[in-house]
Amino acid sequence: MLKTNISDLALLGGTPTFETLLHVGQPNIGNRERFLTRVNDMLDRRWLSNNGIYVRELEQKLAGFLGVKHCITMCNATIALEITARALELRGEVIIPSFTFVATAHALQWQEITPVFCDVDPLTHNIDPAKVENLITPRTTGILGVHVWGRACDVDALSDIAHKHHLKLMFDAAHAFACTYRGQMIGSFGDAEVFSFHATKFFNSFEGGAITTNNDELAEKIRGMRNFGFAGLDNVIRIGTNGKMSEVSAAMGLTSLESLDEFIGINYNNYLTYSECLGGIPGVQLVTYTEKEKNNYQYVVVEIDDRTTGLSRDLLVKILHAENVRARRYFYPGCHQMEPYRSYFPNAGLSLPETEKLTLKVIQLPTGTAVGEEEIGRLCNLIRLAIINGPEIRKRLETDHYV
Ligand code: T4K
Repeated sequence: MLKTNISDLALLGGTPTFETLLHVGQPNIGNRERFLTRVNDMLDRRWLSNNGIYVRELEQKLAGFLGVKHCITMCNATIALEITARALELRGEVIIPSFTFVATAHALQWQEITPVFCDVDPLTHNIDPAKVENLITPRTTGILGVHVWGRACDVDALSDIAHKHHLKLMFDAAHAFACTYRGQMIGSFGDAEVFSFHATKFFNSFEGGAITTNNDELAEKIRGMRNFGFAGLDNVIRIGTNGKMSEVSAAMGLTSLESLDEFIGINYNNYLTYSECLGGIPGVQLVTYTEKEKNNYQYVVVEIDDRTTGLSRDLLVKILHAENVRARRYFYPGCHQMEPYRSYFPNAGLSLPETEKLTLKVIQLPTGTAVGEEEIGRLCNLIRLAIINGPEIRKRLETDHYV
């Protein structure tokens, strides 16, 4: 039954709407039989890692799907970002958005490259090219754009800036598998792009990721770096690490790939259902994507304008959590507010006004194959109930000394 009275809200003493937790990143599972067949085959062959046949098959299929010359799978996107930065010989300073998962910044700082935080465009949530040029110094060696929520950065503008200033350009495409920019699959832009196939991504290989590039030399270097710098038996020709994807992950990746259309279709339907159910709630704005480009719709993102709602984003999240809806606040509080960056750059926020505003108003809602129309309807009803009664809920909570 839909809740109609605020006394029924779990935060005010009612029973949670959902018996089991609804997650933002509940993994999509493809055809179990196909996966288990692959796993049995892998066990029979006793080949579990180190560039096995499933890894090679996955790389070939991904490269074909993305329309890119080289796809090098990785154990996760964070290591892939680190390897890409090193292979591109980035050092000194690299310009990145602060509005991203902290892995983007860490991948640089981990190798003592300073991330220089750039503000974002409040409409697209992506790095604002108009603000990049001002941040370039003699120490700048590159730009790292992030295709947030699968919406491509302004690739053309960033490419122009990189070209003009002789900078390397790479993209964190962790969110952007199967998404396009000007009709072309993300994966071929800049010097290289990095994907995440983490369990919480709509296309997953348990843990995993990939680097894509059209540059033959760079691809070879990355392959070597992924495997301790080996170039053949007993021959190490450069510094390297262990970034290899395992066979069981590749088996999952191949299985996920076979269900890709189904996953995207379900995400798209969920997005449409959210769009319909959230319509007309004052101060609640679903982030939308142009139909001209492909998106994977894996993140349902909503902006909460608390000047209109009279209920803060954070209180709404508390209300939803009490109802067993694990809504998230990606990317709160912004990388520049996290350590070690907060200590390194205590005044960074002054030049990141749009980022600071966004981190306070954005939430992500559950989607994927584990969520259907019925759940979304009940969830949106909760949001409507909470927002419409915002001031009353606040009053009740203040009386109960809750907020
Ligand atoms: N760049 C960007 C822009 C990224 O967003 C990310 C990762 C990366 C780089 C780095 O990629 P990887 O190195 O991870 O390949 C999650 C993911 O762990 C992370 O991959 C993702 N972005 C980030 C946006 O979200 P957390 O710390 O929020 O994860 P956690 O454990 O809270 O899980 C999220 C939700 O999913 C929870 O409600 C639980 C649920 N869940 C999770 C797992 C793992 C499940 O239901 N089942 C599961 O198996 O970071």
